This record gives sequence, structure tokens and C-alpha cells, in this order.
Amino acid sequence: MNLSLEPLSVRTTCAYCGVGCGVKATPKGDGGTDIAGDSNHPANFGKLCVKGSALGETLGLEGRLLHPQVRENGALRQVSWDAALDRVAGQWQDIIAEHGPDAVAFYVSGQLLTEDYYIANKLMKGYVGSANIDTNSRLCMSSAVAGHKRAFGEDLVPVSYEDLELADMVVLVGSNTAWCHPILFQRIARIKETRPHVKLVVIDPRRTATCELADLHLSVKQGTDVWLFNGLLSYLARNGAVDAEFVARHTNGMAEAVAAADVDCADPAAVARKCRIELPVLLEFYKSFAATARVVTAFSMGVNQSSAGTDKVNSIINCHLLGGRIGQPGMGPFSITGQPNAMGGREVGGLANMLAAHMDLERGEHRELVQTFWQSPRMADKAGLKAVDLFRAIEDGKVKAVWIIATNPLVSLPDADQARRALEKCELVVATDIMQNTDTNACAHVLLPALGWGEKDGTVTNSERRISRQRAFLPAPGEALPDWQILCRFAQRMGYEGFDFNSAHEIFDEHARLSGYRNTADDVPRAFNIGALAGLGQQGYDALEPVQWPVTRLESGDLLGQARLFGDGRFAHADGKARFIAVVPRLPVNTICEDYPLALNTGRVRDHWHTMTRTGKAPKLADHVAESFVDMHPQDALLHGVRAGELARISTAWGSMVARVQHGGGIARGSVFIPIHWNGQTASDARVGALVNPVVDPVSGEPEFKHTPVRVEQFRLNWHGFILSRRELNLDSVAHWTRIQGRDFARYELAGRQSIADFASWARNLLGVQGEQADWLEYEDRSAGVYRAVHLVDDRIDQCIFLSPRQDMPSRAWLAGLFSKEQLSEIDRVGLLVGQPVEKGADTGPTVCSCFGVGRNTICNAIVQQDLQTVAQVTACLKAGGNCGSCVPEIKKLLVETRVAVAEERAA
Ligand SMILES: Nc1nc2c(c(=O)[nH]1)N[C@H]1C(S)=C(S)[C@@H](COP(=O)(O)OP(=O)(O)OC[C@H]3O[C@@H](n4cnc5c(=O)[nH]c(N)nc54)[C@H](O)[C@@H]3O)O[C@H]1N2
Ligand SMILES: Nc1nc2c(c(=O)[nH]1)N[C@H]1C(S)=C(S)[C@@H](COP(=O)(O)OP(=O)(O)OC[C@H]3O[C@@H](n4cnc5c(=O)[nH]c(N)nc54)[C@H](O)[C@@H]3O)O[C@H]1N2
Ligand code: SF4
Ligand SMILES: [Mo]
Repeated sequence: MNLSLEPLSVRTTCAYCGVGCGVKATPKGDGGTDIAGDSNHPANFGKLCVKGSALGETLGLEGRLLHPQVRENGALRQVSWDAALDRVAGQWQDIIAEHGPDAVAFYVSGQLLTEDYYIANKLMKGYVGSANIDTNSRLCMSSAVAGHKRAFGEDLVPVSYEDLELADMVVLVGSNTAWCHPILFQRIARIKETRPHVKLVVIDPRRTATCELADLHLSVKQGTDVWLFNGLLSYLARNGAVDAEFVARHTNGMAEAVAAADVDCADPAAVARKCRIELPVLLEFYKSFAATARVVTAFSMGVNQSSAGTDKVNSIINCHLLGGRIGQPGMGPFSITGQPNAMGGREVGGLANMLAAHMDLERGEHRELVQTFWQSPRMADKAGLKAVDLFRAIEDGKVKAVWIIATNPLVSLPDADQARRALEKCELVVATDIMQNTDTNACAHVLLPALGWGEKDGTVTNSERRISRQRAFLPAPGEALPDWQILCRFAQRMGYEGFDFNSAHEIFDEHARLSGYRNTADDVPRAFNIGALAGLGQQGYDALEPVQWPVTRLESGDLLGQARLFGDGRFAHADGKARFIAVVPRLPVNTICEDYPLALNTGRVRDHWHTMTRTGKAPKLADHVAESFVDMHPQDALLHGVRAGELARISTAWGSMVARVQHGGGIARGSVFIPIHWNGQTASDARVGALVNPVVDPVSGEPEFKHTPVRVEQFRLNWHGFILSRRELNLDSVAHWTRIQGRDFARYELAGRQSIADFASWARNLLGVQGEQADWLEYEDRSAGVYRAVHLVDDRIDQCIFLSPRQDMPSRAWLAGLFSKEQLSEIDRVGLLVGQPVEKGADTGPTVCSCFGVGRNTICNAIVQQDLQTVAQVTACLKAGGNCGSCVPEIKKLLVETRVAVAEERAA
């Protein structure tokens, strides 16, 4: 019993990325929750990045889906769980009876807990008897999975985070680690401080925040990684950088792989030309790699999300095998996972071509083993449809019912408008989510409410194979249920036995037992073995400390995890050897043409998570990048008639969207970058998924998210504007809008085409202000087309609107500050009328440090006025960068830029 007045903290795991940081959550009396890093967790040792730190701001119940609902005549109606699940089970039974088990499907997610995932997979593959269950991990990790299976014989990640710290060289390929895996990046950054000789190489067509710390940046042309790594393989072979004994004893296929690499890539100069980088830069990378034993090559979506993704993965692994750089401390190829439970999903066999517990769907002995263990009535015996094919089959009417869980495909799939067409034609779309309004839910016939992070209980596995507990610390809201329970209740209605679980722990126990079942060298050996975690009991499960699989139990009873694999040179292929894979480089399938002359690259920004259903709720995360953008080279912009700061229409053969042009300074000519996060709820027209071509890798089925031919052109407008409002507004009448969450208000950026005859009545109408009595300050310059108005309620600012034909609009940061004031001062009112702050320093500029809310202007002013030279000095002065550290690369950049600007000013 907790007799002290100290609030109880719960140790859990972050809801977001695959780093899998430990979190200490302490519910406060007022409904809020304090979030801190768990100093005992071996992934983060107490640190959290800005998304993790802001988890507390995403836990409110606004916008949550809290009751089962069924759509009737276009409108959603609340129903009981029984009614909702009866409806789904009845329709599934009818469809299966008439069209067979392959006419139904699940589309699930790497954000499910292992226990949820296990149930969905068991239900589909062992009971419905179809493998039509695929996951958003198809869009994410499937090329790494396929590459691992080809090289190692099983989907195995050989290294640990610790290896990044033990390495003498870290190569980051297609990974914006500073923004996407910030805590991992900080571990690398800290090591570089204590061991400055450690070399950091970044291979990315863009100059990202990750490059701020790099010793070498190879800005390769999109899609040319196989040339680069084949070139490296060939270089290593020619220069004697081969571990002949390792290769002979532990691998197959070296000669073929090197011969294949030699065809196109033996000449470094030719490779440099193909990759569009300078030859000396290429050679520096090759020489350093050859000269360094302890190299970790970590890779992410710039590698996986490609029509040559699996080959990219194997071209990297080949280089590690050649020098025996695997299985020992500080070395190895390292696929960094994206989602919190991408790895757990792989363990339970969540992909349409895998079976549970790392077994193969297409191997008879594996199928037989799993079926015996489950005692299931039927087993799927062929691979199911992969994500992109699944949505095609839905549109074609072959799949008639789809159940979508914890993913938002109408935003995240390639050719996302096709996905919408598919769902609109589908007989039965069920969606389980935590939010009421998502793009996908809008197409669902049945909506089922799930428990979210903080409410649900189970396990996740991070990038280094570490299993950690997610623990509940909040009560279940409304009628929401854990995902596993929704599925079990459904399975029972379908008449299936084997789903009478009472807790997540019971499911975990079965999963652990299956992994150990007949898992011996002389029976059916698999590297994935957590049999030692069976029989923990509820208490043992609740107390489970983070542990890396495979797990063994010592005689003392303690559990022992394993930091790295292949230390003994044994791989999972039948002969115990790893395989080199001969890969032939090829360019992205879609070639650039006259109509679509640029290459579209897509990815993430620092403070948002995917389709923003959760991070979009957090004011702390809203400002760093407030709107969708298209980053392009200034010369390309000039050529296409668009200007920085203005909106542009971006189109491909599949779809189009609108975003603001920016010159981030880090992008090569010929390509543009657009973030993935904005959706139909947060912007009128900014779903980049609708533009992405649905071409996939032939082995993994992973889409080409990083390369679509695209056109950028002017988006003609007559005026620009923005609104800050304490009330939600409907802006459908405006040509373009983006909604941004503020602390006590919503901010809307607007752009319009229609000419406005009477500003005052138009603005009042848009803002929903009624009555002549309203306290309303306004300023209008009709000839200039400039208008601003402020709606006050009891001396507090309630809403404000600013319109102008030009972009030069007042500072949003200053206005946001006014919303936190209980009463406006005279000076504030004057400022509102003249459209700019009267007080000096009131305009802090766009947020750089989200943790402490420090703006760009504040940082730049301090650098100049106090002559700050280092990030540490900026932190000492303003706190910026002192918490999660995610903004340190940007502060570094500001230090340089500001001091250059000052020097130039002095010179002039
Ligand atoms: N802030 C934030 N963090 C996240 C997420 C999030 O939504 N927001 N999502 C999580 C998830 S699920 C994932 S999968 C990870 C993704 O993490 P990352 O893979 O680091 O993120 P991306 O921005 O998708 O892409 C990484 C980089 O690949 C580069 N790239 C594009 N084409 C090529 C190419 O041909 N070759 C090479 N070498 N590079 C290329 C892009 O320019 C981009 O900078 O992030 C996880 N972490
Ligand atoms: N253009 C482009 N597209 C991409 C990518 C890219 O780089 N470029 N990256 C791809 C990658 S790597 C990924 S991982 C995907 C991610 O894409 P999605 O999976 O579509 O993105 P999320 O926004 O994370 O969707 C998760 C959904 O689950 C809901 N949810 C949250 N918690 C729970 C829960 O506990 N239970 C249930 N049932 N629901 C929950 C959320 O509200 C949300 O609707 O995007 C892919 N799409
Ligand atoms: S790095 Fe950030 S988002 Fe990823 S697990 Fe850690 S705190 Fe969460
Ligand atoms: Mo991902």
C-alpha cells in the first residue's frame, strides 16, 4: 500500500519510436500526467526526446473514440459491443461461406502490443485459415526483414545500441536519426564527445539535422545506394580488406557477390558519378571503412522504402560479411526500427508471408509445428496479400471485408486516393482506433474503440530486440477495450476455440511457450526463443525488466538476455552459414519525365508522429514545423515559378496537394522533400500519400516512398491570412487551410481565392461572431486589401484574424502569447491594431526548443547580444537544448548562421 503522499509512478515504455525508451509516468490529481525518462531503462537511461516528453499533452480525451459505432444510411450510430461484434462476425461468416477465407483480411500495425498482434495473427492464420493479414510494417521494415532472411536465414538484428557506442565508425544510411531516433542519436553524440576519433558518416540525399554532427556526408542521388555499397564491396575485395577465414568458414556466395559488384561498380570514379558525389568524398568513406574494424552501419527508411530496398539491405550486409564485421562488439549491420513494436510484430509473424514465432508460412514443418501447438482447425498454407496488393484486391472486389487496426492507411499508403476508392467499394470496413475522426474512420462501417497508450498493458520490442513492458496508469475511458480483447471476443463469436484469454499476460505466456516449443538444435531450431519467459505468472510479468531476446534462464533463476547474435559465426540457414547476395544495381522504376521533372522524397519532421492523430494534440509539438512544406533547391523553385514562403501545388501521376515552398538549404537540385504527417483533419489538401507511386520492391513488397516523379507549380491565390481562435471553426469555404494546435486555441493558416467585398461581415461570419454588442477591434485598409480584427470577450482575446494580399503577416508567436493573458493591456491593444508587438522581445519567432518553448529570434538575439559561441552557452543562457537535446543540431546551425550574418553586417 502506498501510505506516503507521493503520487505513484508507473514505469512504462514510450508510445512512439523503435528506440523504445523507458518512461516514468506519474498521474497527477488534476487529471494530467507527469512524464519523465526512466533512468533504469537501458535504452535511454532517463533521457526522453521531445515527442516522449510531450506524451502528457496527448492523453486528454478530446477527440477520442469511446463507444462502438455502426454506420447506417451514412450516419454513425452508437451501439453496444455485442451488437457491433455480432454484426462483424455475422458478415465475416457469410462472406467466408460464400467466397472462402481469402475474401476477408486484416490490416494491422507495428503500434499494436505483442499480445494484440499475436491474437490477430493466430486468429487469421490458424482459424480463418487465410494469411490475408498484413501490417503497416510492410511500408516500413519489410525490406530489412527480407534482407535479413536472405543473408542470415532468419529475420535477425545482430547488434545492440551499445555497439553504436563501442564502434569506431558509425555509418547512418537513409536515416535522419537526429529527428527520428533522437535518443539513439544522442548516445552517438555523447560518444563522439568522449572519443572524438569516432567517425560519423551520413548517407542521405538531403543535408538533414543528422548531418550537423557528421564527419562525412555523402549526399548520394536518391536510389543509388546499391552502387555505393557494391562499389565498397568491390573496393574492399580489391584492397585486401577481406577476412578470408571468416568468409570461408561462415559464409557462402562471396565470389558471386563480388563478381556482380565488379560489373558496374569496380571503378570508384564511375560510382561517384552515378551517386552524384565527389570522388574524394567517396574514397574517404571507402578508405575509412576498410581501415576500421569496428563499424556499425545503421539504416532506416532511405534504404528500406525503395523498389530496390531488399537489395540495398543486402548490399550493406555483404560489406559487413566480407570483413567479418559482425557478431563482435562495436560492429554489424543495424536495421533501426520505426514503430514502438515493429520488432514485436515480426516476432509474432504479423506480415502476410510469415508465421508466428519467427517461422515460415511456406515451410511445411513450421506450419505443422504451429498448428499442433495451437491445435487449430486449419492453417493458411500460402502467403497472403501484401499491403499494396491488399488494397488493390479490395478495389477489385476480391477482398470483401477488411478490418483495420491501429493504422491510418488513407494517409499512409502510397496512392492513398486508391486506398480511399478501395474502402468506398468494400462491403465491410471495420476500424479499431483510439480517435473518432481520422481519414480512414470516415470510410468505416463499424468503428471500435481501443485503449490507448497509458491505458493498455502488454509488451513491445525495440530495435535491439529488447522486450519491455508497457504498463497502464490511466483508467479505461468510455467503453474502450484492449485490442486483444476486442479480437478475442470476435473470435469467440466466430465459434473459434483457443481465444479464452483473461489478460495480456496469459497471451504473452502462450507466445513465449510457442517460441520455445520444439526449439532445439535437433528438432526445429529458431533463433527467436523466449521460452524462458513462459510461466512468469502475473506478478512476474508485471515486474518484468527489459530484456533482449533470445532469453535464457540461469540456474540461479535469473533471466539472461543476449546483446548480440552470431558471435559464434553460426547463422540461421540450414548449413549454419550466412549468404552473400549478388545484387545488380537498378534505378527507381519511375523515370523522371517532362511532365513530372523532379523526384519526390518523403519523410518525417522532428516533432510529429506519422498521421498526427496523437502529436497533433500537443501544443508543445505544434510549432517547430507548423505546416506542410515542400523543400526544394532555390534554382528549381525559380525554374518552376514558385517562391519560398508561398504555397505551391505539387502533382504526380497519382494525385496532388498543396504545401508551402521552403529552401531548407539541404536539398540537391532535381529533388523535393515533403513531410508525411498532414492529413484531412489537419489541412485541407496536404496528404502526400496521395502523390506517392505504388511501385513496390519485388522481394519485400515495400513501396517506393522516397522516389516519385513530381511537378511543382504556382498555387494562385488572392490573399493570405490566419486565425487564432478559442473555438473550432469550419473553413471549408477557404481555398487552403492548415489547423495547428495552440495551448488555449487553434491556429488556422489560410489562403483564399475569392474576392471579399465586405471584410467585416465575411470575417464575423467565418469566426461565428454574432451580435452588434461583440467587443470587436478592427482595422481595414480597403485599397491595400489588408484587414485585421480581434474579438474580445471580457477583456480577454477570444479570436483574431489577419488578412493581406501579401505574406508579411504579424508574428504568430507574439499573438499566441496574448492568448495566455487573462486580460489584455493597453499596449497589447495598440499592438493588435498596428499589427505588430509594441514591446521589444515580444516576438520570439518560431519554436526551436519545444521542451522550453524557446523561439528562433530569442536564440539569435542572445547569440548576438551575449556573444555566445557554443550550444552549452546557449543552454546556460536560455535553457534551450538542455532537456531532450533534439534541437541541439538546429542550435548549432543557428550559431553558425547568426555569426556569419553578424560578420557580413560588420564587413558591409
Ligand atoms: N519524429 C518522428 N520520428 C519517428 C517517426 C515519426 O513519424 N516522426 N516515425 C518512426 C518510424 S515508423 C520510422 S519508420 C522511422 C523512420 O526514420 P527515418 O528513416 O530516419 O526517417 P525518414 O524521414 O522517413 O527517412 C530518412 C531519410 O532517408 C533519406 N533518403 C531518401 N531517399 C534515399 C536514398 O535513396 N538513399 C538514402 N541513403 N537515403 C535516402 C531521406 O532524405 C530521409 O532524410 O522514424 C520513426 N521515428
Ligand atoms: N509518403 C510516405 N508514406 C509513408 C512513409 C513515408 O516515409 N512516406 N512511411 C511509412 C511508415 S514507415 C509507416 S510506419 C507508416 C505509418 O502510418 P500509420 O500507421 O498509418 O500512421 P499512424 O498515424 O501512426 O496511425 C496509427 C493509428 O492508430 C491509432 N492508434 C494509436 N494507438 C492505438 C491503439 O492502441 N490501438 C488502436 N487500435 N489504434 C491506435 C492512431 O490514432 C492512428 O489512427 O507510414 C508509412 N507511410
Ligand atoms: S527516442 Fe523519443 S520517441 Fe523514440 S522512444 Fe525515445 S522518447 Fe520515445
Ligand atoms: Mo515506420
